[in-house]
Amino acid sequence: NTTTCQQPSAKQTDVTVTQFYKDVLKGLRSEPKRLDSKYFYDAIGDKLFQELMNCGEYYPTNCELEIFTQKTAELAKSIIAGGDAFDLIELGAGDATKSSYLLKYLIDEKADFTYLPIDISGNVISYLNITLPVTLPGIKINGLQGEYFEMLTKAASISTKRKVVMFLGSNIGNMAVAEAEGFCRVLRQHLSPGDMVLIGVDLKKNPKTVLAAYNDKEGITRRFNLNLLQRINRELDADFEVNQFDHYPTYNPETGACKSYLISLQNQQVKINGTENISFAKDEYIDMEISQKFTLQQVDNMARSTGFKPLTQLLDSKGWFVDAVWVA
Ligand code: AVJ
Repeated sequence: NTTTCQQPSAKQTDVTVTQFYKDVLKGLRSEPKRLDSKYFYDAIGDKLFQELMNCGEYYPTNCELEIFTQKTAELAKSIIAGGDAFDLIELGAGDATKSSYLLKYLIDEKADFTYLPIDISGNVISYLNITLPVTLPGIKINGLQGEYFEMLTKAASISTKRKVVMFLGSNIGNMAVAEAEGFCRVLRQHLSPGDMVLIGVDLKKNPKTVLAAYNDKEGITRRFNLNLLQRINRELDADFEVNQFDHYPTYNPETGACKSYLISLQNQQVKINGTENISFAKDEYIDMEISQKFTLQQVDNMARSTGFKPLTQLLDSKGWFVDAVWVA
């Protein structure tokens, strides 16, 4: 269009990119260097995580899917027993594959509830708002796009019904133990007595099984980690040479911390935003992600220490994953 002024080919200036830039610089200027695993999930990261869920070694998704398909009645019973009409809120709903089994069961049981998926991705929310009424006729759905706690506050402002909050997929494991407890405490502050939490937690198990899940043979986890460097290249005008970084996954059976690092293979400099120089020494690491594993006892303890009462624990047949119901 030659008749209107061309917009200057803008550097991205929206809030999320600014926050991303700030967090990346802060992390890479820290000692030791770190990056926040919440930034793994751009469009490419989402696809890699989908691939990961379908690979042989990554077990958590299948374990939790087994619970949602085989123990649907028990899950539903715990939730319904909490009282009458309720809001079923899901933090980080994604494509809602697992929860849809519970939703279907609750609809068939004529439970009086509204499903409020919360996700940071607007795509996810519009997808759910459009598709779920088709695949689950009769569902009342009100998707909320935004940060978990902001949207929980919003949910409380539009309805005073009791709340059941789902936090699945062992997403809690992406926080170190102290941070996870802080998260649960804040979650409790957003709830009222009688409200419930349904939380999915990956359990301690044979260390080789855990490590293999974060070190799959196809190298999907490796690409999943390296994609964050490529995302920084794409969105923040950086020049990471990704083949000069190596994926290093670890699992400590004592602490239950499964951590992954990227190791610099040489002394190297990376320029971000065309201006900011970051130096990497050979063998220096970037702390990329924690996926904390728990015992059943630790899950109960976390509930009690953060103001909840543990009600039920439902496990898959291997005993590798738990969906726990807590009452506020
Ligand atoms: C989506 C956070 C549950 O920690 O197991 C998978 C992400 N990272 N493989 C996890 C992940 C590497 C996953 N969570």
